[in-house]
Amino acid sequence: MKHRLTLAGLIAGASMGVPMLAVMALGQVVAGLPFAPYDLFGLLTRVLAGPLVVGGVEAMVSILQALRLGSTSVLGKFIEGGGAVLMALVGLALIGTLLGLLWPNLHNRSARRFLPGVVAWVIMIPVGAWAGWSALGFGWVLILALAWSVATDGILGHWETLGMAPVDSERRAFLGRVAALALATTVAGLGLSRLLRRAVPQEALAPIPAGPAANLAPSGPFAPVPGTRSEVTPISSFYRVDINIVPPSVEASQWALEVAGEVDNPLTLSYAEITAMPSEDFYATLECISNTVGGDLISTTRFTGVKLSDLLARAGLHPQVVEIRFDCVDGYSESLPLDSALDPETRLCYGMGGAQLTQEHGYPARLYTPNRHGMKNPKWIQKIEAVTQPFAGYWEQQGWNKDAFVHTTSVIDASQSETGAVEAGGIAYAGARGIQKVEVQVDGGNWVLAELKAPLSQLAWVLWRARVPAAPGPHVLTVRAVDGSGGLQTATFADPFPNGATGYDQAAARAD
Ligand SMILES: Nc1nc2c(c(=O)[nH]1)N[C@H]1C(S)=C(S)[C@@H](COP(=O)(O)O)O[C@H]1N2
Ligand SMILES: [Mo]
Repeated sequence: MKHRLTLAGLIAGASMGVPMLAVMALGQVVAGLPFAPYDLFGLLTRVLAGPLVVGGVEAMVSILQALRLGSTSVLGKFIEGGGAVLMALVGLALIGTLLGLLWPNLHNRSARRFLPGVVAWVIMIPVGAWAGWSALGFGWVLILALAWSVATDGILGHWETLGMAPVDSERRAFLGRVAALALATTVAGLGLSRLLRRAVPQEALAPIPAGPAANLAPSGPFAPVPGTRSEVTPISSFYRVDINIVPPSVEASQWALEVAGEVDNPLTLSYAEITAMPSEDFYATLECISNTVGGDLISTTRFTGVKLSDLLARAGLHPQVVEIRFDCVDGYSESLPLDSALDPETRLCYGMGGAQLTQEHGYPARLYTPNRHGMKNPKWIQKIEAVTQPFAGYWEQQGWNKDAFVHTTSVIDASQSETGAVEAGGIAYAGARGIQKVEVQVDGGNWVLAELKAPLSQLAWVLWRARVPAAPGPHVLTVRAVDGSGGLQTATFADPFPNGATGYDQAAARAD
C-alpha cells in the first residue's frame, strides 16, 4: 500500500506537471508571464557553470554537428528548452513522490492539498528573484503550483480509495479519465500558445540607414559551385550562441549604456545618442569557438556600428588601463585587451544585415571585434568598463582560451562530378589575416590551387572553387588554406575545447 502510494505520487506529480506547464507556456505567450522551467535552467547553468555545463554543451555541439540534423544553434536551443522542461517535471515528480510517501501520516486535508504546491513555489522564489519576476509573475506561478498540487492530491486521494476497491477496471477507468483530462489541458495550452504566437505580428525590424562603407573590397565576377553557402548569411539563419534559452528582451527606451571605470568622464548613453554618433557599415564573419571544422557555427553579415575607440576617447581612458570589460543584461561578461578594444575595426554595433539587431543577436547593442571567436563579441551590452587588471570572462572562467584567436579554416560546402574531374567549392576564413590561397586535394594526391572570389571585406570569409582532375569513381576531397601572412592552416586535428577546433575538412565526392 505504502509503496503503491509513493509510486502513484511520482506519476501524479509528473503527469499533472505536464498540463500545468502547458498553461504556464500559454501565460508566457499571452501575457509575458514567467515560464519557470527556463528560469530554473538559466539559474542552474549559471550556478553550476563549470566542467559539467561546458562538457554538456561540448558534447551536444559535437553530436549535433556530427549528425548534421540541421542548424546546430536552433537544435541546441530546442534541446536546452526540452531539458529545462524535463528538469521541472523531474522536480515535480520528486515532490509528488514525497507526498505519496508522507500520505499515510498527513491527516490534515488542506496540508495535503496545498503543501506540495507551496513547497514547489518556495523553491522557485530564488529563481524568480534572480530572473526578476514581477509580483504578478510570482502570483501566477503560485496559482499554477497550487492547481498542480490540488490535482496531484486529488489523484492520490482517489488512488487510495480505489486501492480498497476490489475491481481493477475501476482503477483503470479512473486513470484513463485523468490521462484524458491532462492530455486535453496540455493540447489546449500548447495549441493556443502556438496559435497566438503566430497571431502576434512579428514586429518589423527598423531598417538602419546605410552608413559610410568601411573596408570594402571590390567584388569581381565569380560563379560559386552550386551548393556553396551564400556569401552573406541571411539574419534568420545567422548562427546563434548564448547562455540563454530565451534571449533577453531589452526595451531600447529603458536601456542605457554605461561607460565607466578608470576614465576621466564616465558616460551614460541612450540608444538614440549611440545611433546618432558617426557609424560605419562593414562586412565581417563571426565564428564560435565551439565550432567544429566544417561546422555551422560561423556566419557573415554587414554590421553597422560606431568605433569602440570613439566611445573610449569620449570617456578618456586613464593610462593604467589594460583591458576593457563588458557586462551584459544576461549576466554574461567578457573583456578585450586595450589594443583590441582600440582596433578601428572593433565596433559597438546596433545593426546587422541593414536592420537593427534582432533580440537574438543582442538588441540594442553588441560588440564586433576582429580576429577573435564569438565569445569575445558580447551581446546585450549594458556596461563598458575600463579596468587595470586582466579580467576572466564567462567562458574563460570555464577554461576556454582567453585570447580566443580564430584559426585559419577552410570548408568544403559542395562538389559536383565532371568528366575526369571534381568541381568543389566552399569558404575559407582567417580573421583579419585574410586568405592568400586555398588548395584542394583528391585522395591524398597533389594540392590544386582554388580560384578565390574577392572577399566582401578583409574581415569576411572568402568563397573558393576548384576543379581537380580525378579518375571516374568515388573520391575523398581535402581542403586547406594559407592565410594572408603566409601561414598554412594547421593540419593537426583538435577538438573545440579549449582553443577552438583545428584540422582539415574533408568530403566525399565523385568524378565521371
Ligand atoms: N551577452 C552575451 N553575449 C554573448 C554570448 C552570451 O551568452 N551572452 N555568447 C557569445 C558567444 S559564445 C558567441 S559565439 C557569440 C554569438 O553571437 P551570435 O549569436 O550573434 O551569432 O555571442 C557571444 N556574445
Ligand atoms: Mo561561442
